[in-house]
Amino acid sequence: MGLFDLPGKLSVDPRISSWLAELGTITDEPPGLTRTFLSPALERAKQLVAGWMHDAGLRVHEDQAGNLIGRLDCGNAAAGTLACGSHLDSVRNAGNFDGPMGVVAGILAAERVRASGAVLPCHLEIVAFADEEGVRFQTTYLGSRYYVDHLGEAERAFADAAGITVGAAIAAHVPNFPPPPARHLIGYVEAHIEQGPILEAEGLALGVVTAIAGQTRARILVAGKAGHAGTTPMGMRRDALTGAAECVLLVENMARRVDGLVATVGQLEMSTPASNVISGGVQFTIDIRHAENATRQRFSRELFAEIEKRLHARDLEVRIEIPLAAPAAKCAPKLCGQLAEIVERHQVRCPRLVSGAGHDAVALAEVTDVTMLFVRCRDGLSHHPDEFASAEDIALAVDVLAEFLTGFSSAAHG
Ligand code: HGY
Ligand code: MN
Ligand code: MN
Repeated sequence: MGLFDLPGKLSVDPRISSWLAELGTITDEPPGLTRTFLSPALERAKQLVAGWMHDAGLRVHEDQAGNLIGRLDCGNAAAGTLACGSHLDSVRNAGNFDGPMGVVAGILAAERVRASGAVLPCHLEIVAFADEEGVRFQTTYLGSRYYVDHLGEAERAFADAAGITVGAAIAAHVPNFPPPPARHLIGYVEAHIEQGPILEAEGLALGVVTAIAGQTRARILVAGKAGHAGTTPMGMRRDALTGAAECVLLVENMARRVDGLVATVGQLEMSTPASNVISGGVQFTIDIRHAENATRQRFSRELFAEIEKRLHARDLEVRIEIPLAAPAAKCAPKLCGQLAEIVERHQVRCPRLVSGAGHDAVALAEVTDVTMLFVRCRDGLSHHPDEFASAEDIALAVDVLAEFLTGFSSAAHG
C-alpha cells in the first residue's frame, strides 16, 4: 500500500516551496548558497523568517547569539516550554533544505496549532538556530548551545579566520527584538531531511530518529620548510603538503577498517601556495563520526598518534586542535514513540533511524528530551546544491508535527 492509499488527501501548502526557494536565494557567497554565523545573509534570512513567524501569530524574539524565536504563550507563566525548530545557517554551496526545511515546517505547524484553538498547557517556541554547521568557527551547535545556556568559555574563545572570537561576535551582535522570556524546556522536536538514502529506498516519506552520531572535528597544522622547487634536492626537503597528503590517505585507510565509522578530510589549505615553491605549511580538517562514543574516541586517539608518527618521520612539525568533540545523543524513547505513532497514522509504517549527521537536537538533548522527524530526500543527497525534498513529503511532516505539538502538550501534563 503506497503513501497515498491511506484515507484523506494530503493538502500541500504552496508556502512550503516558495519559502524554501526564497531562503535559498539569500547567500553570502553567490551564486551558491552559503549562510554563516551572524553573517549579513543570515541577518537577511532572519528578517524574512521573523515576518513569517509574526504572520503565523507567534511573538518573535531574537537572542544575543542570533537565534530567532517565535513563541506561543499558553497563558500560564509557570508552564514549561516545548521547542521545535532547526537551523538557518548553511554549509558552503549548500542545498535549500538542510536546516530551513525544519524551520519552515515548525512555523507552519505552529500556525496550524494556533488556528486549531487547541489549549496549550505549555509554551511553544519555534526556533531558527543561528549556527549548526560551524562553517565560520569550525565548531558546531553555537546557536543551540547558547539557547540552552551551554556555550562555555572554551567555545567562546574560538576565533574565525579574521581572528574574531565567538564571544566577541556574540557581544557585537545587537538583537533587534526585546530579550526572550525565561524558559524551562520540557521537550524538543526537530524536522530535518534525512541526508541519507534509507527512506527513499524504503519508499517512505517520514522516519523517526532514535540516536544522533557523535562527532569529533580536528584541525591539523603541519609545518615544514618552504624552498625553491628547482634547486632543492628531493632528499633535502621538509615538504608540508606531501606530509599532509600521506595523512589524508591514512584517514581514509584507517576509517575503512572500522565498522560504522566515517572520517573525512573536507578542508585543506596551504599557507603560501605557488607552483615553484615547496610547501612550508598546510592546515587540514578531519571530521570523525560514529554512533558509539568509545569507538569514535579510540579511533581518534589512534589516528592522531599515527599522524604525528608519520609527520615526525618526515621531519615535519604538527599541531592537532580539537575544536569539537560532540558526544552521540540518544533521542527520548517516549517522544519517539509518540512521534512514530502519529507517523503510522499517515504512512504504512515508521522506520527508526540513527542519524550520521549532527543536529541541534544534540545540544538540546543535554537539557531536555528530544526527538527528530526525518523527511525523505532525493538520492540521499545533502550538503550539495541539488539537495531536494518534495513539498508533498514536507507537507506530511507539517501534518505530523502539528499533531505532535498538540498531542505533546496534553501528554506532557496528562
Ligand atoms: O555536519 C553535519 O553533520 C551537520 O550537517 N552539521
Ligand atoms: Mn548540514
Ligand atoms: Mn542540518
